[in-house]
Amino acid sequence: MSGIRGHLPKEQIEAYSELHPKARHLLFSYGTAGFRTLGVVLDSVLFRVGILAALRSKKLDGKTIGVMITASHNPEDDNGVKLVDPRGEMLEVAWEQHASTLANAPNEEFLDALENFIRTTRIDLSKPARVVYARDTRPTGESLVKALEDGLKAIGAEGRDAGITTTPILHYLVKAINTKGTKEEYGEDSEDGYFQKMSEAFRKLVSGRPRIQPLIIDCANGVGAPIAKKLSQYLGETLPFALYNADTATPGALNNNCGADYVKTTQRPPPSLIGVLQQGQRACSLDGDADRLMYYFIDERGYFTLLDGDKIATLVAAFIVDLVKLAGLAESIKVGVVQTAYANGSSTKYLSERLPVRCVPTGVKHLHHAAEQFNVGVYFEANGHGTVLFSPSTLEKLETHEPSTPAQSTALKHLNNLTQLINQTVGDALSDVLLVEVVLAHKAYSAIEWNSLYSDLPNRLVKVHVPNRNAFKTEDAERRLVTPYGLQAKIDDLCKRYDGGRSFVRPSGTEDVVRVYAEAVLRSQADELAYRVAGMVYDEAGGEAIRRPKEFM
Ligand code: NG1
Ligand code: ZN
Repeated sequence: MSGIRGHLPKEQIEAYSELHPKARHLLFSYGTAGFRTLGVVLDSVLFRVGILAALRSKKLDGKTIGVMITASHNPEDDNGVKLVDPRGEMLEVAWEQHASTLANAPNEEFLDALENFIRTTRIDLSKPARVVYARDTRPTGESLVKALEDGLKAIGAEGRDAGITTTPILHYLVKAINTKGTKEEYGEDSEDGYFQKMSEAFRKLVSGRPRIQPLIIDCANGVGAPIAKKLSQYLGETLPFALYNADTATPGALNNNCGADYVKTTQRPPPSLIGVLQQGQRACSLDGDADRLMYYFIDERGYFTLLDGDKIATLVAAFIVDLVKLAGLAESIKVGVVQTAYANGSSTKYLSERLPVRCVPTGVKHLHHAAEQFNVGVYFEANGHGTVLFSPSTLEKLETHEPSTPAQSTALKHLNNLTQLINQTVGDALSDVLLVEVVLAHKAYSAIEWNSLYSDLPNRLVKVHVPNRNAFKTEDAERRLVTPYGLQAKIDDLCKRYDGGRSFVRPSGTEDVVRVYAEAVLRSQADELAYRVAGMVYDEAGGEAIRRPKEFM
């Protein structure tokens, strides 16, 4: 095996690999959400991901790599798998292609592909390999974990099973394991450590404030349910939870008529909460792996009102900016916000008038990296996935800064507690719940007051099935189409005819569809603009617009 350092247990890999044959007709691709498709066809992928994760660990000198088995907000029958890098971040982009190549090699070519990969990536096989993994509550999860474990055994990696838990907890564990005993120690590397860290920071942040009313949480019938239940025990009376859609046993219940994606895309409350939600009462929905969060309430006219990722970003960013000023650090700590093109135009306007805002392409990795460029980077997708990042130098400044007044000292304490409360590895619905509740408590805001910071422009998101979504190429953070040639000019013309009209088209990174987004000052106009642009996409690419209401047919 020329050019390879260390030993590859070929026979062992071959023997295990026979238990996980790759079907010839299937083609897998590691995209924004990792590998994601029907759970029952993922066996061979999980086996190979086990090997890949071990190799990634070896490449990074034995640092622990995370593997999360979930399909998030997708239907229950779907499943997926994502790798987590040592600092708790998404897998390095260059490895996404390697992951796809290995997943797609037929069994008889797998060893060759593996050796080739090891050689070109210069992996030293004599290094140790450590992998920590977890899954959500999906029924296919259990057997997929076994396939992953076979991959780890085949290559001789050390595996740690974190059980059934949320995606953000797995990210937390990866970072906690890899920073253990270092200056940047992130927390105790256990679920208990995660709950302790967050709940302690929360208690400190709300101490002395009026009692918080119970929060209704729709758990999407997913892993958020048992985890929120545990968190609730740590929080006690400081923040009572009323958990709904917490049924993880009934087949088909996961994400069905509930969860963050349901409320965002339908712009309706989960049917199970109708009659439960009282006017003005705040409630929220998690998604299937608890990394997305949507708040909402019924307003005084009885209308359902969403407080989405943009509203969360606005609330949180404004709060942090105030604290930084109060702490006397406004000159040295700059707060910025990162959004995608899906951010409501009103939120972008509101934020841009107050602090730097960047727009990046869809996908957490883009948001996360852009947020790292700020001293404090707040990033949220409109769909409710987001968090706040404090740069290493900012963390140090917060720890060492000498306040000159009692007011500065209090603000500084709050900021330091926020760095403990917020899961800085990835969007985390439960950590975000606590963050939102802290801000509401400090500002003495109800959901209504929070919502009144700015008014959302009515918007509509539709999907169009096209024969080839790759024909749609974009630029300017996905806000403009480069191809099909001429289509963007037509969209521009159409938008001009609507008051506050904005629309853009991009190929989905997770589904075989093209997405069309539109917003306008009036609801009817936003809908009309969306379906007219969808119609243009359809005409251009020979597609089929779905979710098309009758009036636009
Ligand atoms: P795609 O399918 O590329 O639009 C969707 C979400 C993203 C992100 C990814 C990963 C929308 C419009 N798109 O991506 O924001 O969350 O899934 O799960 O919400
Ligand atoms: Zn999710």
